[in-house]
Amino acid sequence: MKEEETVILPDPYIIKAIILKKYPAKIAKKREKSMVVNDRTVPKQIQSNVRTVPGIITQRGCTYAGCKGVVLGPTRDIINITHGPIGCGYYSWLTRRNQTKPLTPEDPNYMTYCFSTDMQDSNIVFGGMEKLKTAIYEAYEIFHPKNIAVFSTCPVGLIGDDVHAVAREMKEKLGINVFAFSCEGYRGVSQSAGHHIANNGLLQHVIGRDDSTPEGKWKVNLLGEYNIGGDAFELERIFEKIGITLVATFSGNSTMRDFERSHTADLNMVMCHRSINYAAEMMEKKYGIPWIKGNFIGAESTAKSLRKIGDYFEDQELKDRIEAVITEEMPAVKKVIDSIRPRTQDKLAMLFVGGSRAHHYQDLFKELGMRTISAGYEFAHRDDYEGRHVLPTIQIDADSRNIEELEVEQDTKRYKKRKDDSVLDVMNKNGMEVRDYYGMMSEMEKNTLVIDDISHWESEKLIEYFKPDVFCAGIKEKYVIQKMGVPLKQLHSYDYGGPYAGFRGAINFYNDIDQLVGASVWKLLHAPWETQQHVEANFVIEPVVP
Ligand code: CFM
Repeated sequence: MKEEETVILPDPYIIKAIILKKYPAKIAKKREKSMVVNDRTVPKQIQSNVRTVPGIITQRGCTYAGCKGVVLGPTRDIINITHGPIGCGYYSWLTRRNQTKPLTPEDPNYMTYCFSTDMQDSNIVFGGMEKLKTAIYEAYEIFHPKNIAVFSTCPVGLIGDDVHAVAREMKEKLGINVFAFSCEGYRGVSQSAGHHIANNGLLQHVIGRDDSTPEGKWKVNLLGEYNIGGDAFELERIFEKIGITLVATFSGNSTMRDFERSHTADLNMVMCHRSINYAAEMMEKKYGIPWIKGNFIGAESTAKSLRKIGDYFEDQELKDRIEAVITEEMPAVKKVIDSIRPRTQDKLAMLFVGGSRAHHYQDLFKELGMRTISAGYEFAHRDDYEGRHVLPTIQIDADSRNIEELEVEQDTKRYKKRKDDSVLDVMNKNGMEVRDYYGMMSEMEKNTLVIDDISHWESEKLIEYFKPDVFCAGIKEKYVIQKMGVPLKQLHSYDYGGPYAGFRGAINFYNDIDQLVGASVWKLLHAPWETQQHVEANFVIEPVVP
C-alpha cells in the first residue's frame, strides 16, 4: 500500500465548504480563493499577498516587523533604532530568539539593547525629527558604533517625519553609516513588504562597501537564514567542516562587515525565498553572482543542498569533501530516525507558518514517516506556493505598488559574471533550481488543503475534522490549539528548542516531535464541544421576511 493511502481522511472539498459556510457571503467569496485543494499535477492558483479580512484573527505581523525584526534584527554590530512609540521597539526586541556569537568579548554586540525614540503625543503633534536626531546622537556618544539604522513605525509615516533626511544629516555629521527605512507597519499587507524594503536598503547602503576578499576556494553567501534557535551555528559548523567559506549569512549570526563584502562571494544560496529573493536577484544583476534555492531543514535536504553547492562549483575536490561529511554525519541521523520512526510513522502534521517554513519543515516530517495533510503560509506570495514560473502572471495591486522596486544596474567596477548562462541552464535542467523555486504545492500530496493567511476559525475546524497529531504555528496560536488537545510546535521560536537545521538540528527535531506526538497528556484533554452544549451565533443577521 502507498504511504498516502494509509489513513482515510475527510473529503477536503466538504471540509472547505463547511468552513466557508459560516462566513458572510462576501467574506466566503474572498476566503474561498485562498483555500485550495492541492493537486500537484494540475497546479491551481491560490490567492495570497492580499489584505487580511478585518476581524478574522490572522496570524500575520506588520511591515515594520519584517524589516526590523526579521531581516536586520539578527545583525549584532549595528544599532537599530525604532522611531516610534516604545511598544514597537520593545516587542520586536529579542523576541525571535536570534542568537549571535561575537568572535571576541570586545566585538560589538548591540542585540541585547533595545533602542527607541519613545515617541510621545507632543512628537506626533509637532514632529519627531528632532527627537530622532537626538536619539542617534545619544546612541553614537554611548556606543560609538560604525552603523546606525532607523526603522519607521506607523505614526512616523502618518505625520510625515523625513527619516531619510535625518539619516543623511547624521551620516554627514558623525562620519559613520546611518540609513533609514520607511517600513511603517501599515505600508504593506504583512511583514512581507518589510522584507522587500529591508532588501532594498541593504543593496543601497551596505553591500559592496568593502572590497577585501575573504580567503577560500569556495565562497558562498547564505541568504534567508536568520539563526532562530542557533540554526546558523549548525550550518556554520557543517560549512567549516567541508571547507566552504561562508562570506555572509543574511542575517543570522552576522556582522555588517560580512554584508559589506558579500559581493565577493561566488554563489548565493537562498534558504527563505520569500524574505530575500529580491536581494538575490539584485546581487546577480549588480555583481554577477547567481543564486540557487537550497533548504537545510531536514537531513536529506541538507545533503541535497550541499551537493548542489558541489555541482555548482564543478570541483571534484569539493564534491569529495561534501560526500565525506555527509557520510560522517548521516549514521547518527539514521540511528535516531530508526528508533523513532515506528512511533511517528503515518502520524499527521499541519503547518501554518510564515513564508517558507510551512514548506521546508515538511521534509523533516517526511523523514519521520509523517504526513503533512494541510499547510499554508501567513504572508507568502503565489510564487512561494506555485513556483516562480507564475511570476509574470501575478497582478500588481496598489498595496504592492506601495513598495519601491529598486532599479539596480551593473556595478562596472565590481561586476564579474561567475558562470555562463549556458552552463547554468544545464545545471537547472538537472534540478539545481538556478534563479528558481518550485514552491510548496508541487511537493504536497494530492487532496491536501493549502490555505493562505489562515484564520483562527479555519484552524479550529481543521483540527476538529482532521485531528492532526501535531500542529505547527506560533505563539499566538499555541494555547488555543493546545486547549483543543493537540500539541502545537512553534516553528518561529522553536519553543526554546533547536537548532533544527542541518544534521544535528534534524536529530533535535526528531526527538522533540517524538515527545510531542507520543505524549499521552494530550489525550486527557477534551475539547469543550465534546462534552458541553455550545451557543452558536451568526455573523450576519438574517433579514426577517414578513
Ligand atoms: Fe523566512 Fe524566517 Fe519564514 Fe520570514 Fe517570519 Fe521567521 Fe517565519 Mo517567524 S524570514 S518567511 S518573516 S523563514 S520571523 S525566520 S519564523 S514568520 S517562516
